[in-house]
Amino acid sequence: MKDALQKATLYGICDLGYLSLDRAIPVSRQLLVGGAGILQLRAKGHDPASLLDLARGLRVLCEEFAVPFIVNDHLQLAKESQAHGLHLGQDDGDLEEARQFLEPGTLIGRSTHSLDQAKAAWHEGADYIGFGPLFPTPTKKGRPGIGLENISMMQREVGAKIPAFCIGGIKPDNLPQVREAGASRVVVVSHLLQSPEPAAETERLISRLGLST
Ligand code: TZP
Ligand code: MG
Repeated sequence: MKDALQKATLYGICDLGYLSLDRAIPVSRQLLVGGAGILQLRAKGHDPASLLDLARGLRVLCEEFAVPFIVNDHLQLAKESQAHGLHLGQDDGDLEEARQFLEPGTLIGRSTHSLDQAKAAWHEGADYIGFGPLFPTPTKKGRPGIGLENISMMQREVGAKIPAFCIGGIKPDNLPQVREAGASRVVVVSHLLQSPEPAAETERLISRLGLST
């Protein structure tokens, strides 16, 4: 799935903060139909053991589209669902330890909130990074926006080596700014999950950026 990761420009998230369990798979399918090149299960506050069926279902769905399926936070769930990847925040532990526990070839992503953290993630062997939140966002409450100033430097120093996805408060109205600041890959959560037409909206965002999957 490393090749598929390289091609991904829009990263979709099945976030149970926005989706009820019964909508998780159908809406995720819409994101993939619209061209999302990678998909994450994010389920803050849920017992990971209760998510195994959903995670397996999402993994099968992603395989239909040849897109990597990533589990946020939960190492055991990633392993048991045979996810293609695991996503870890700054406080979610050591990347190398996770790598040793997971099947060889499992992708590992790291959230970063500054240029220094982005460089550190590359040095510790992350397969990709998230960079943000660019703007304050209700999806990640209490975290300030880091702005757009460091995107181009981050792109040069990290994004040229591993995929770097800008994240946080990205919507159609600020997308041109984000793009102009140097972003070439983005994560969009609430805007897509709250859209009445997630597939069409995903496609629209990708084409508006001039990004292709
Ligand atoms: N990490 C940094 S910002 C963010 C995460 C998970 C949430 C992004 O969601 P949205 O709704 O696209 O702002
Ligand atoms: Mg986390």
